[in-house]
Amino acid sequence: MARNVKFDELGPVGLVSIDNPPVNAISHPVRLELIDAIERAEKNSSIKVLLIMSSGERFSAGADITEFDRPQDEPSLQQVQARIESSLIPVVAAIHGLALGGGLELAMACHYRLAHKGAKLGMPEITLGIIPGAGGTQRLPRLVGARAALNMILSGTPISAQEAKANGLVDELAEDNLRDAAVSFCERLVHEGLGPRPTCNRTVIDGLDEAEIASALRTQARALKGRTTQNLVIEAIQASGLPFSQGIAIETALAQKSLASRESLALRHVFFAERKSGRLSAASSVDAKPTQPPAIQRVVVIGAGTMGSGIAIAFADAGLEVLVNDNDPAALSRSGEFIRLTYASSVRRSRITQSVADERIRRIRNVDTLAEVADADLVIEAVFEDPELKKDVLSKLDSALPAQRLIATNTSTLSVTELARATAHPERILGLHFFVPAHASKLLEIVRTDHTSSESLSTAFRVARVLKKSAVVSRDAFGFIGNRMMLDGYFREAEQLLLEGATPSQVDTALENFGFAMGPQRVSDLGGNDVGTKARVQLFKRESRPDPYFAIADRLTEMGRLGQKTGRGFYCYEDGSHEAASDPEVIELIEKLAADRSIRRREINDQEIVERCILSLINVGAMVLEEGIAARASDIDVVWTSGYGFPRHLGGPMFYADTLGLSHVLQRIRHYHEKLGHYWRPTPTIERLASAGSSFERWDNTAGSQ
Ligand code: 3H9
Repeated sequence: MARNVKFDELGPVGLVSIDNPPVNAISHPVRLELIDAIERAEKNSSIKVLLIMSSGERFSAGADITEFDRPQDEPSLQQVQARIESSLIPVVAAIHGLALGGGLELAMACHYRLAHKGAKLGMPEITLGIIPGAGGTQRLPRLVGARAALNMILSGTPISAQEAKANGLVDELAEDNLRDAAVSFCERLVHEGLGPRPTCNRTVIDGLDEAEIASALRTQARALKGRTTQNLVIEAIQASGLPFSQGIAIETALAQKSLASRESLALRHVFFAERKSGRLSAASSVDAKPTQPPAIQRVVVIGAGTMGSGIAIAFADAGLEVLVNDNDPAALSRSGEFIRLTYASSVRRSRITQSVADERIRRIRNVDTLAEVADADLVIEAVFEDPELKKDVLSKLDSALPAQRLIATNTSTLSVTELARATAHPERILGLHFFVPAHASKLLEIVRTDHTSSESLSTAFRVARVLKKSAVVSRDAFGFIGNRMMLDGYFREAEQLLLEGATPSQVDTALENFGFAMGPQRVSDLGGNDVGTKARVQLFKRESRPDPYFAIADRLTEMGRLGQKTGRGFYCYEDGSHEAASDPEVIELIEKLAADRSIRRREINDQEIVERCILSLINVGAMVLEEGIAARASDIDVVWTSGYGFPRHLGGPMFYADTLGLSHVLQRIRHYHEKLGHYWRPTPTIERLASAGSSFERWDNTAGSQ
């Protein structure tokens, strides 16, 4: 009894429907049943044409990624495609929603393709560190040309049905009902006697020259920094000029190579980590049974500063109604201006049209009193980082809103537990830690206290999904997950290296070459050294412990060298430029601060810079796990890859530690512990895992954190 593929006879049309929720991945049972359906149709003389469609929201998200760790069980997707291409009757694919990767490759092996006008078609394999391995690099160039195929595969971004029609990827668009349109298309084929039209028999009309390759690589330079998969893609597409069987053989070999690469393992790890982080772990002490969170349509943001305005934009972008409240009319007017300018810039960059911008601006409106927030589905408090002010706002919100509504604070430094004490319903209070700019950054830390209920967490997960952000739950603790690791590990070590003899540009360049989007000192200058100083003062107050590590950044703040906004910080920025130029005054300052601390400066090489910054990040990451602040090592990887610029193709700090091997990690941490002192003490979790020959991945799998 077929479970994933259904077969129906509609007169001369044999309708094959893939039904493999949630995303119609072409997994092994689907492949088996597709072959069955084709054979069944061929044996039935009244069936003259085969139509492949899918149920659910999308045609198919591609091959089943969970099968990538083992050899594909037969029939492989390639075998299914060969069976389709050699079918005696024409096979038509009708695409709705999304056709991605192996899903689109399946459609490309069909003889004809239709798409609903709202469909999107793409080859996202490169985002997983692999090349299309089911004929995508050979059939796509045959349908759209080698140049267009290269751009589509290197970008990984889906194209619209209209673009697909224009470039020859699909034959027809369906304006309304796809099934009706597809069935009449099939009947037309029968009527006109049009038979099979295998894509593999076509020839590629263009080739790739060096200039085109260079231009395509330049367009994707940012996304592909430090990556290697693109080289395999180019090699495979170049092979599409060969006879199909030779091209396919080359593609298969290159696809195997890409699948086995570290880059792919890391990117697949992040893919699944991001999906897992948006769920409660079984190890969470809250009741983790799934609850159906209420729909969110109307959001209130209290506080119209930069963060509040960015949050308002994020919700308006997601199609929600946003009310902004601030008791300072000047702040509201600045916020309105900020929102208008942000949308104007999106229009200028052709990201959205003017009418879309106008519609989003209309979704955001100001309200004068807290009384008006009573029917909001969610309220986010984003006023100044002043505990008394925040408590006052939360307590008023608590009285104004029905008890089951979620109230979130956007604090980045204060104790959420402490703030929640100001309310009568601490179970509906949690932190939603947005990152600047709130409307663009991908990460959302959800900060739970011991009192936060599972319903509140479910709603917060829903919020993250609505905003299309990666959600990670952090326990309420110093710096949550990301800033804790940044301050106690990564940035701390970067400053220490400056005192010991490195220059800001040496530290930044070494870490940028490692793969970080931007080095730590450039990040500080961009965000504002004063912002960092203020946040640390607030944070370290929370811990009642001194902050011994940021002497340079704090001194720069005192000197008014606040970063890019004042033209001077760790670097000099001439005439409003973003170009960071080294400044001898900063080197002198660092030398003086080092002398005050009796630190003898020396030459430090890039390898030591990277090793110390990354190992300290890993060591503190392990502490964050040990202390239960993060539930999974993979959650930490999501925080760092989506919010702090850690190279995604290295999988995040904890995955990277596993690839280095924890006994090596431990040995190097011990080395620095001996050399540099107590603050390098290895975290017991690393000692334990290393001595057991284990890994963070295994820790995740055995700690019951699924
Ligand atoms: C490929 O096709 C290779 C071929 O060239 C060669 C083959 C030989 N497989 O993201 P969501 C799961 S490579 C297995 O939360 P959304 C996902 O893990 C593939 N599972 O939903 C999650 O599971 P869980 C190329 C998959 O609505 C659940 O589905 N394709 C796959 O936010 C829901 O996912 C891609 O790279 C899969 N292919 O987004 C597309 N896809 O509930 C990858 C998803 O247990 N997928 N799952 O956590 C996506 O981009 C998004 O999932 C999609 C839906 C946009 C489709």
